[in-house]
Amino acid sequence: MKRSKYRTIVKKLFSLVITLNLFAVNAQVKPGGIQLNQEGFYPNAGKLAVVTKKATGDAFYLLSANLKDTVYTGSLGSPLQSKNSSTITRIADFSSFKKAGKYVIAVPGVGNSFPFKINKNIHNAAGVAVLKGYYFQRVSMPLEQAYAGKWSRPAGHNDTAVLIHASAASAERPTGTVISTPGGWYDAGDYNKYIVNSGITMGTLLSAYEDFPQYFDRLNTNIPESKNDVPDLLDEVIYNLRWMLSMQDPYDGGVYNKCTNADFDGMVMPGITKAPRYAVQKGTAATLDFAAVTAQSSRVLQKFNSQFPGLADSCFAAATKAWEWAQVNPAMPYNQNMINQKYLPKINTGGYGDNKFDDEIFWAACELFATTKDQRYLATIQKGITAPVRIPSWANVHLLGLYTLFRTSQSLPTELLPLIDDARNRFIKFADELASGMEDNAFKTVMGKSKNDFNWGSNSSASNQGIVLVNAYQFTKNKKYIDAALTNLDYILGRNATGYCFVTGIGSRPTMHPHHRQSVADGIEQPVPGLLAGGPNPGKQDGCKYEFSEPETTYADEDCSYASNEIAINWNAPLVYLANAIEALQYLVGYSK
Ligand code: 9MR
Ligand code: 9MR
Repeated sequence: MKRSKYRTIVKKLFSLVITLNLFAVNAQVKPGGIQLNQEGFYPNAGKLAVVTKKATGDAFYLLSANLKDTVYTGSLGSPLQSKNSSTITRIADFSSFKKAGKYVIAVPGVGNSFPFKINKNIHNAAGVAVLKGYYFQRVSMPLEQAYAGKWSRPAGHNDTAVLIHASAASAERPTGTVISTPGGWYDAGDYNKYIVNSGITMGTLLSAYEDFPQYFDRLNTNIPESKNDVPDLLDEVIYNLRWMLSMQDPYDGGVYNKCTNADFDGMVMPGITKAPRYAVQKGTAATLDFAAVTAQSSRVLQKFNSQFPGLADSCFAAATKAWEWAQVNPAMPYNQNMINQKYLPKINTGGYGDNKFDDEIFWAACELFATTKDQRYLATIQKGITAPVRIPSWANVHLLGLYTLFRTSQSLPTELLPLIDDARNRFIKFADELASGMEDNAFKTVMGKSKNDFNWGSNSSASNQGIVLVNAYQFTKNKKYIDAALTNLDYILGRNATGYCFVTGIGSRPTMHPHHRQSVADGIEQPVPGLLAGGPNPGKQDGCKYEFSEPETTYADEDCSYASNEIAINWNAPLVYLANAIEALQYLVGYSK
């Protein structure tokens, strides 16, 4: 062989070795076999990492972030078979290590974890980010650089000339009537605005404020209104509230289901397409959700009457009118297939079609009663209060009504108290069931004790379970509940079978490719921050390619995947509550000093 040829072969081999080596390094950096809350831990709270690859021994090490010092050595727990996938885990529990700092977990045979912190206020960043996420969803105003940074953009849809769709026509507002319904938040990765989904979102955010007012009074998210003397959470909520108010038909009090395109926009920036926008059919669920939100807003905003003269009163009037409409129209479902057989254009955007109204009327009655103490809402409350406790979702808002009764019970008439006490006892039982049996879960989280936890928007269930547990803590002061709530925050921020932190812009391995049109279209590598991905959903309704298909691993960080990786306002809201409630309680429960 000629010398020069020999040299090229050696060179080629050499570069191959380098390439292979790079692959090996990449493979190590990529998924990792150590899943933990990527933000970190409070000094005196539980601290678990979950090892999902085979360790060569039993020991694990807590290292300083520069990898120079071993500050703690522990033993891995025995192997646990997950019930929700083929994953086998071993638990690294370093709860007894309490010193603030930045660390890494090392497991021989597996590798190192991402660096994380132990510190007080450890979830402040996540709590602020997920609230700020709503600002990025604002529809009709420019997002300025001072608040939006590199994600600044012009206003999206102005929605000042929205057409009454044939399905929504009335004598006063015939088909094609132009109405103005600007503002509000985009629902999700799409550019439409849905009253039903705004309902649970607003109820959850307003509840966060009612439950932790002093905390939220001080929480700054750097939005255009931050300098006024109203908490940022309420400024944000009011942006969407004003839109909601414009969705009520002033002639009869009924509320349109949505303000929407006929078809979903392509993956473009908001406001680029000029397709007509429609106000579509009034409905019972939308109108009752609206009544609940406006009644609750009216109660909360009474305190801010000088900043928003008349707003609380307008909300109250709107709530009453909506309630009255629903008395006359107690069962008007939103059935998109049916209206598409009758009217043009066909509407193919999200349905949020709910046809069970017991929970909506109960919630509306609770909010109206808590705000007014008017006896006419009592019978509906007495009838609905005995329904079983369930994790809230856009289609089931019963628990939102219960929360409000619990929260305001001291000001309610004594005749209701036995019923409220009974409901509270059933609620605590429900929380007990959530908080028990975690030992059998391979990730030691409340989330995933049942396969049924994994569905479209599963991360919102994890967060809503957390809210149940926070409330159980508030009622009983039993620390086991808040500890359990924290396991679900750990889950969302990385202690899960996918190894992702599901909040954009948070943690070391966050969701990078959400089904979120702006994030896809803006040409910026990082997605819009502070948005919670839907999470594992074995339904795969989007037909995308998934690397894994078991209940807790069916998650694709691909923008194609609207069934596992879209973002939505009703998913962010319970995380706003959970992350900030835990931040608010950290000193009281002894996590931080
Ligand atoms: O982008 C849409 C998303 O917001 C919805 O949640 C989802 C389900 O309704 O639908 C998405 O739109 C898809 C449509 O349903 C089918 N064609 C592809 C669209 C986006 O990729
Ligand atoms: O969150 C909704 C989920 O429960 C439904 O199964 C799904 C299909 O109807 O729709 C989800 O809501 C989407 C809405 O229809 C349109 N905007 C995006 C929402 C989140 O994917």
